[in-house]
Amino acid sequence: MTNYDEAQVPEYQLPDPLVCSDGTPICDAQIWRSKRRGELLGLFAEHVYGSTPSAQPAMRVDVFEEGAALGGKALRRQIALRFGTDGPQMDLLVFLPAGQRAPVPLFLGLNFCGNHSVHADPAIRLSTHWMRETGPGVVDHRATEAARGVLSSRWALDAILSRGYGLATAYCGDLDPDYDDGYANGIHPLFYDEGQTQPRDNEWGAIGAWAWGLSRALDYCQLDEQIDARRVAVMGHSRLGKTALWAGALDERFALVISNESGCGGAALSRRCYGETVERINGAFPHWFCHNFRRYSGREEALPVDQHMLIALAAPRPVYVASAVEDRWSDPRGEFLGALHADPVYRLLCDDGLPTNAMPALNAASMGRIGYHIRSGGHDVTELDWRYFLDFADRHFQGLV
Ligand code: GTR
Repeated sequence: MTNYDEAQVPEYQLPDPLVCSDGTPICDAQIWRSKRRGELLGLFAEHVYGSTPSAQPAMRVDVFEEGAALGGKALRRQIALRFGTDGPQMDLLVFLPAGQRAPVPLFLGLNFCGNHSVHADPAIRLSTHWMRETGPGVVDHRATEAARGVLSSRWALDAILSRGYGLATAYCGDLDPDYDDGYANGIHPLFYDEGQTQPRDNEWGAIGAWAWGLSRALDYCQLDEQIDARRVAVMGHSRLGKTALWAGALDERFALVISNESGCGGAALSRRCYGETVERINGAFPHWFCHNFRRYSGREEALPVDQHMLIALAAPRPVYVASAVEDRWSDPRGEFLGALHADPVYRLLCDDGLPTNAMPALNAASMGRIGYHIRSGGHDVTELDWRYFLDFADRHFQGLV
């Protein structure tokens, strides 16, 4: 039974991000950096997402298409990133505002259904990879021409460009198709030791692989002179919001981190057991997390971490958490509390955090170094979400040039 009753949320005690496993309290930024940050990353790797291999296969960069787009408002660039000698290929789609005079800040996020789903622009290469959803335009798990632009409402491209930002996106299935196949496809095999056929119990799953891909996309951004790689915001919705948070924790080159309705295993506190639980997510998506995470199904209180610590791993970089009121499965209140309980780390590191300790009114935002809003409606990414993401980015990226 799914719990949607606040009165049924169990009493819980959150682990303190500012106390080390050996009991040492963290009272300055230096000890956070030298001791606690690495410790928390290690705990999330060991118990939740699995560790990411440190070895990097060669990455080949092939800009295969470029042209004017959106009636001249944008420059479109498509890049194939190939990993290893015969590893998978990730197609990166980039839109930049036309006529830019300096390298632009950019939002980078993975998409659910292929780059062609982000905008109806016929020049976008149609994905040939396996698709999880058999939704509009997807037949037998493959995209057809009818799939162009089907998820465009989730990417406020006009607003992004007109406010001076670029957008880069790639299909998560290019890195690891979103189903439980024992990690035979996708990028995992590229990293297996001799004779290894599966990640070990504390090694990465799909979320880890997707997060790794976001870092490779950022590697590309560093090569593209029209992108200001020091101002790249990593953004994701839902399972890809969990991924954005993990990517932002692992890779400090991301200057800003945005989680949209990331729920369980994302911004929401696991210990609340409201909406989706650790047991439900491990049952439905056994391939997302590391095998060790299953030990915590129905035992959230035994987790050495909770998700406020993941949000805190973005500190002192700006981090934004967004919820939708009807998306109870993602536990909006748990997402807010995740952001709120990351605040002490931000206060310690930069004397700024979430400006409120009460949930903001519907469709209003609260923004400090941590930002949060809850909008009306359900599980989705809308124009209003993007308006706040852009406001938040404006606020923090100005002056960094
Ligand atoms: C749901 C899943 C959530 C969320 C969502 C999504 O089925 O239970 O954790 O990730 O999918 O990604 O849209």
